[in-house]
Amino acid sequence: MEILETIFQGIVDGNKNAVETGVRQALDENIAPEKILHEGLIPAMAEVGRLFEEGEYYVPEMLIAARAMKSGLAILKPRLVQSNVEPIGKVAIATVKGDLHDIGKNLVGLMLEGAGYEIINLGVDASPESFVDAVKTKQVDIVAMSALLTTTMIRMKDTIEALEEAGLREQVKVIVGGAPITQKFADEIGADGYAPDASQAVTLTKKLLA
Ligand code: B1M
Repeated sequence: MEILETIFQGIVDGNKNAVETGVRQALDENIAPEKILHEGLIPAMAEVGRLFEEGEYYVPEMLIAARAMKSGLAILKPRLVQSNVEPIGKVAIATVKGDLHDIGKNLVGLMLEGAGYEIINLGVDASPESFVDAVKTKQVDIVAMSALLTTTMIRMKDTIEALEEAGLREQVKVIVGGAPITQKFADEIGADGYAPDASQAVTLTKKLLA
C-alpha cells in the first residue's frame, strides 16, 4: 500500500510532517491502525537501526526518526486504546536504568492500556528503587521492564533483586522485553515472563493475571 510506504519513508527521513499527514491519510483510507503500526511505523525503526549499524546514520538521525515515529504513534493512540473502561489490572512499566529508548516500552504500555490495564509509566532510566516504590505505593500487579541495550539488560536482574530485598517479589509478576532480551535471559534472572513484542506482552499479562 502506497501510503504505508510514505509513512515508512517519512520516519526513515525523520520527516515528522510527512508521517503525521501519512498516518491521518491512512486512517481516512480505513487502513486498520494495527496495520499502520506493524507495516509502516515499526519496520521503519528497524530500517533506521540498520542504517545506524552500517554507519550511514548517526545518533541525531536516530533521534529525528524517533521523533517522527512518536508523532505518528500519538495520532494512532486514540484508535488503539479504548477509553472509559474499568481497569482490569495495574502495570508499572519503564525502561531500565541507563537506557533511554522508550518507543517500544511506550508501545507495550499503549497496547496494555488498550487491553484494559491501568498503566503507571515510570519513564526511562528507571532505577530499581522506582519500581520498588511503585509496587509499595500503587498496588501494581505487574512490573514490566524494557531494555534495548545489551549493556542495560542486566539492570532487570537488579530490579528483581531489589523487589526480593524489599519483600515484595511475591506480590507482583515481573515481565521483561526489548530487542536483546530472550526467554532464556528472562528465566536466568527469575522473571515471570518474556514477550518479544507488544501484542504478546498483552497475551502474557492476561495469562499471568488469570
Ligand atoms: Co539506540 N540503539 N542508542 N537510540 N536505537 C539501538 C537499540 C541499536 C540496536 C542500534 C544499532 O546499533 N543497530 C543499538 C544497541 C546495540 C546493543 O546494545 N547491542 C543502539 C545504540 C548503540 C544506542 C546508543 C548507545 C548510541 C550512541 O549514543 N552511540 C545510544 C544509547 C542511549 C541510552 O539509552 N543510554 C542510543 C540512543 C538512541 C536514541 C536516543 C537516538 C534513539 C531512541 C529514542 C527514543 O526511544 N526515544 C535510538 C533509537 C531510535 C534506536 C533504534 C534505531 C530504534 C529503537 C526503536 O524505537 N525501535 C534501535 C535499533 C533497532 O531497534 N533496530 C537502536 C522500534 C520499537 C517499536 O521497537 O524498542 O525493539 P523496540 O520494541 C519492540 C520489542 O523489543 C518489544 O515490543 C516492541 C514492539 O512491539 N518490547 C517489549 C520492547 N520493550 C518490551 C517490554 C516488554 C515486552 C516487549 O515487556 C515488559
